[in-house]
Amino acid sequence: MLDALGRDYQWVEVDIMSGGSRTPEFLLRNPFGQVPTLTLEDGRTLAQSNAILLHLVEGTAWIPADAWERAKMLEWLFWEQYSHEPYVAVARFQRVYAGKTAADVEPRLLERGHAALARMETALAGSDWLAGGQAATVADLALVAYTRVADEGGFDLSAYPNVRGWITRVEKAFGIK
Ligand SMILES: N[C@@H](CCC(=O)N[C@@H](CS)C(=O)NCC(=O)O)C(=O)O
Repeated sequence: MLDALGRDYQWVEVDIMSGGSRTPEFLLRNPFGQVPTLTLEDGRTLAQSNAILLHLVEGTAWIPADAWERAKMLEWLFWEQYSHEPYVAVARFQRVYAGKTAADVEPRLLERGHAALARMETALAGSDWLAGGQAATVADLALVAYTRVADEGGFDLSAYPNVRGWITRVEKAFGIK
């Protein structure tokens, strides 16, 4: 999001596998002990990816001015946290970071992850963007993050053509390489 906004920032890598998110220094920045964490120039800190995104896009075109469209955007952001990330991202975490084989990944993660991808596939049949408006919103960015790398968690996206087309659109809209 910071790249799309053309804002200057410093990226600090935190190795969560070796306890980097549990050090006293990190917990002062983020008592939740999780990445991502945003630290502003004045020292204020913010946790939770979607809270961070919403703060960054305040007053920009990435958040709809219309109250209904904004609510539809929030609908997807809340859904992402409860019905997408816990499955699509966690399956990838188990494969890529925890070193599990495909056979060792909990079947429930794949089942629920596919249900989330199917939900997106249906929504994107009638609209270019998740929130349903004429332009990309920050909900598209939040959802594309783990969807574009879902294959690393064992999700074959070939069954989701609308999702694949949307990924390309979102990457272009936000300048993601
Ligand atoms: N709901 C949070 C989830 C953040 C989260 O689960 N981060 C994980 C990595 S993806 C983490 O930092 N885990 C390290 C830990 O819990 O120690 C968000 O969207 O920011």
